[in-house]
Amino acid sequence: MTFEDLGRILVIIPTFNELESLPVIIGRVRASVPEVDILIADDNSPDGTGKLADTFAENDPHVQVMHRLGKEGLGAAYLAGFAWALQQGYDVVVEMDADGSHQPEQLPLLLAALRDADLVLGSRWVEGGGTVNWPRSRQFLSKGGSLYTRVLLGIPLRDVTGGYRAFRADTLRKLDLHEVASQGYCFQVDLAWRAAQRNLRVVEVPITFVERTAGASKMSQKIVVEALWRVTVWGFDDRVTRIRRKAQKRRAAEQHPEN
Ligand SMILES: Nc1nc2c(ncn2[C@@H]2O[C@H](COP(=O)(O)OP(=O)(O)OP(=O)(O)O)[C@@H](O)[C@H]2O)c(=O)[nH]1
Ligand SMILES: [Mg+2]
Repeated sequence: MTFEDLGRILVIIPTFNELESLPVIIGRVRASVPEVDILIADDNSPDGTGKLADTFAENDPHVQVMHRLGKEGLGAAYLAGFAWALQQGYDVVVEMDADGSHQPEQLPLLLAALRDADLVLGSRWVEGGGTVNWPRSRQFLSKGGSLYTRVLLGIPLRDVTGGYRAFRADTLRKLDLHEVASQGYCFQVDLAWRAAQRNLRVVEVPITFVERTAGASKMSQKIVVEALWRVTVWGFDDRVTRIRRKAQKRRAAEQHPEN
């Protein structure tokens, strides 16, 4: 299957200490959809991931490396990658982890769905999706977080914290990315919420998320707390805005009953 009709596609892979995983993931992406380009966004990994990425870039015109000064979090790395992608004129931008949790072999599913969508979310929690070797506690946290978000923000998405996604460049341009301050899981929720608020077509496709087999997780309690806190604030803000709008409409109707 080719995706030439979608235009130029960039897969952004943020890395921090992924020395073991990086070569594997680059090979798998290149094999899965040979026409895509890859941008490794490395936060000056102490283990030398950035240097290793350079050797791939030297030997493969499809691979580029963005060297960032230090660890600033996943969200900041993606925002820098998005800005680069838009500047370079890419038409589609994909988010993918380096650790193999997001299987490059499933990239065609995301890209195919993007033909009729503005944003495609790889989803563990729709029919046909799932996880392999993921601890019960992580599954619970992920499902619980998505449920909480669904209820509070009123968006019908089952997996809103996942980070395997495909955006149209036009979608990214509409999201007011300069306002985004969230990190980690919350970064993913933030972008999905922005897309939903702008009435963009957000579609979930089932993916099988595979627990990393090499390297260490950068997940932390801080990331979870940040997500809970921000989603709660957005939920309340949204309610208040809706109530205000209703009140304004009612007042306008009372003042001009003939309308
Ligand atoms: N550039 C950059 N990449 C990061 C940073 N933190 C995490 N990453 C990368 O983002 C991806 C996801 O991070 P993970 O540590 O796998 O987080 P996770 O998937 O929530 O946690 P696990 O399920 O335990 O793997 C990986 O490719 C990391 O290398 C960061 O601060 N900067
Ligand atoms: Mg991971």
